[in-house]
Amino acid sequence: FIPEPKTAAIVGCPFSGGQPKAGVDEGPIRIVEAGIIPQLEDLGWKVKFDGHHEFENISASLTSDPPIGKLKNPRLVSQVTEAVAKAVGAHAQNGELPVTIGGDHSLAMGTISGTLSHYPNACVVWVDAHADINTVETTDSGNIHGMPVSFLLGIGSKVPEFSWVKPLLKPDSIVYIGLRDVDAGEKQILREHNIKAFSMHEVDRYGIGKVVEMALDHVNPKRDRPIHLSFDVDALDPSVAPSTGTPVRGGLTFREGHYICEAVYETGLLVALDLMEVNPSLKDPVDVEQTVAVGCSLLRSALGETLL
Ligand code: 5AB
Ligand code: MN
Ligand code: MN
Ligand code: MN
Repeated sequence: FIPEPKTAAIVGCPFSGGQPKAGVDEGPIRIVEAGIIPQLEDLGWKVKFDGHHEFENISASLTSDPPIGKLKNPRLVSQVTEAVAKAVGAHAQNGELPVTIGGDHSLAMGTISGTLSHYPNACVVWVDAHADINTVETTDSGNIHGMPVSFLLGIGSKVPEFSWVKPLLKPDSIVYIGLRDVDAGEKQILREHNIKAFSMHEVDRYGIGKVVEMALDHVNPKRDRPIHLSFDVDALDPSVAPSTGTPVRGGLTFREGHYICEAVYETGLLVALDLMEVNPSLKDPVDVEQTVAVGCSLLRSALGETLL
């Protein structure tokens, strides 16, 4: 049973600990300042926002956070994402649609855990240039924003510090769109676990309309499962969303990105939404404003903005 939520709960997550570049923590602040709340209200949503999450207490409580294996800031990322999981789960429990604004994509470990705690049958549509499925064994960078999916699936060796993350996601319950920079170890994992991915090659071959249809047919053939949409802004081409930490050329156009959001909204099955990796400190003010604006615009499309 999927309620039709009329209240969107903004979960603002100023967090950058899953990767090394400062500034991504300013993403949610800029998106709220740009007016996302009144914009969503204009679409007919009741919007709940009680301020951005404050993770300072968590950082302050950690006197030191040395790497575990290659993983950087492991305790910080674990504790922050656990707090996010609780927040997202509580909003879902209240019949609200959590809209999590990052911050780096390690946060999705929390958002998707929160969604699955309330909707165990939910599937995930992951829109990204990257697969974010490195394990403790395969990660080269040690940046946890490149790893959340492996934790959610429960693959790779376990890190006791992340024991709160339950492997509730099944490999056939996630589908990717937009991939174009996937590490060798990640490709092996995708193959080994038969995880469906539509890279930019498939977007070129079939067109975005067909790709989204095939993606939904894979994770949601009867169109009866709740959908969690996790959108990394770097899925868009850097000419469209320049101010992000790991840009990769050859990405989705403005319309392709929006089409995905519109089509997911049209299913009526959306129960949680993430917009991650907007970093307002990497480019000049014009490029930053463009990136923040496109972030707002993707969120509006996923929540029902139509062209006509
Ligand atoms: B993002 C890379 N695969 O593991 C790694 O932006 C990049 O959340 C990860 O998609 C990019 O460090 C993470 C090389
Ligand atoms: Mn909240
Ligand atoms: Mn990415
Ligand atoms: Mn990502």
